[in-house]
Amino acid sequence: MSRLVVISNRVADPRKSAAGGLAVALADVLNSTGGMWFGWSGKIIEAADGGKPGEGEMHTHQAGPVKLVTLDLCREDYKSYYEGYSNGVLWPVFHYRLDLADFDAGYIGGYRRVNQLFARKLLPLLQEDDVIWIHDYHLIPLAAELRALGCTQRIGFFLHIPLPPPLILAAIPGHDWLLRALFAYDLVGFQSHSDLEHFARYAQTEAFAQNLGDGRWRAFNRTVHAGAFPIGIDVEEFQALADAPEGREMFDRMTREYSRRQLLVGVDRLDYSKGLPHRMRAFRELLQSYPENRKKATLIQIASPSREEVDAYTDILHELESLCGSINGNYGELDWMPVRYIHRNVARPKLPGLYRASRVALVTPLRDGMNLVAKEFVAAQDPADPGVLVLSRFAGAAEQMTEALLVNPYDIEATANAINLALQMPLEERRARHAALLATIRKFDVHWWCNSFLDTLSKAESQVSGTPWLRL
Ligand code: GDG
Repeated sequence: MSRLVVISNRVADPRKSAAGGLAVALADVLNSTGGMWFGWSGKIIEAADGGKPGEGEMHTHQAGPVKLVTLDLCREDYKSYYEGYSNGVLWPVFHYRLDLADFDAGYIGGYRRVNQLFARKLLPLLQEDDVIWIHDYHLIPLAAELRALGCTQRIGFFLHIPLPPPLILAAIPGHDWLLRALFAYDLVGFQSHSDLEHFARYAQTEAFAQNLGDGRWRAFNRTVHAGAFPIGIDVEEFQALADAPEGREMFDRMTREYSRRQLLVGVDRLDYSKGLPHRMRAFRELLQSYPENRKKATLIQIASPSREEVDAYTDILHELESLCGSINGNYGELDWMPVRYIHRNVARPKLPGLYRASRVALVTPLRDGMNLVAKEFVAAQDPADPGVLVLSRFAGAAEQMTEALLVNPYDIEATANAINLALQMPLEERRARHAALLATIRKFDVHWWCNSFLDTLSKAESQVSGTPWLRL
């Protein structure tokens, strides 16, 4: 089996279970192939300390059989590549928020410079039959930069966030450059069929790509395979976490503390894509229109800090704080607070117990690539007395999790009605919906995701041709 080389913005030690997400997903295949994981170290070097654009010291650690290689970035590169282009342009546009994108600031140069730096540093570490898997929007042009340096190995790309329709993408100055970069890959993977369809339409209308059938597209003298690979969670691992002492202790504590109430839970990074103010308004509407829930329903909202240096994130923080304050002020009683809002990171082992103690989960993003919280909530439930998932139809997860109560988070009244339905749902219906959802997330778990992507990549036809990839 070929060695797997993973490249993502950040690198995690797959031996540490707290790493979660991608690390859990990739641990098996990285371990069994003695793989390598390459990315930014998280360290920023100031100019006064010798940090120079396009340069960065490399560090190597051995994590069991897996080699972790990380690069430092100088302040200027961090600002333009990470804060600027990745999170100030690509993140908002790919989440349909053109209004929040900052196109004019000239960040693209830094984005490209860091992708070139990654390519230059990575190339000498590669072996001939490596399989390379690049992750997410920070690194879209990386394969093109590697190809320009002569890299011929198979390279796959997975986009963790949504891909918007062509006309939204076309608003990005130089979007054709990004699109062309996707054709340097052998396989590009998306979270959902609707993202895949946007890619297909974009490739046809903007790149005049030829549809070769079986998910293959030809343009720029290359063939790229494109597919939907909805990411999952490690259901067994999450359930084991629920049964571990910390998970049980959390469950017991929450059920004791809220024995006279019905708990609702939300767990999100504090990001404008997650629809937190809309969710709060829907909860306020629930208390207003269905007063029987007053003194009874309590919403615990964990909003873990994220990208606080970007302005749009400070705005959302203030909006959320003010909404929570006004709901508690207007509806709270001496012995009941409607909203418990926590702006801190909660330790991962505690999450399953919290999910399990909750009657309803509110997963209502305005747009989301997938949303793993929806899957974690289902995995953590007691099948004999499960809670109900209220899920935004704009989360990638909604394509698979059709037995959730699907809502349009922009429609505050309809969302409040759905939350009320969820709180009242009879046991039998809760069980039936939960059983169907659990079967889906078990079938399409993270191992399925990883294996099906790598399997498709290994079958993608070889592109080693006489035509060298021209620098973008
Ligand atoms: C991107 C895409 C896609 C959250 N707060 C805490 C905490 N979390 C954990 C959750 C979950 C993860 O973070 C969040 O995953 P999501 O999928 O909800 O969202 P993003 O971070 O935006 O991830 C998304 C994902 O990539 C994977 O492809 O699904 O659409 O946007 O695991 O549990 N974990 C801990 N404390 C917290 O306070 N420990």
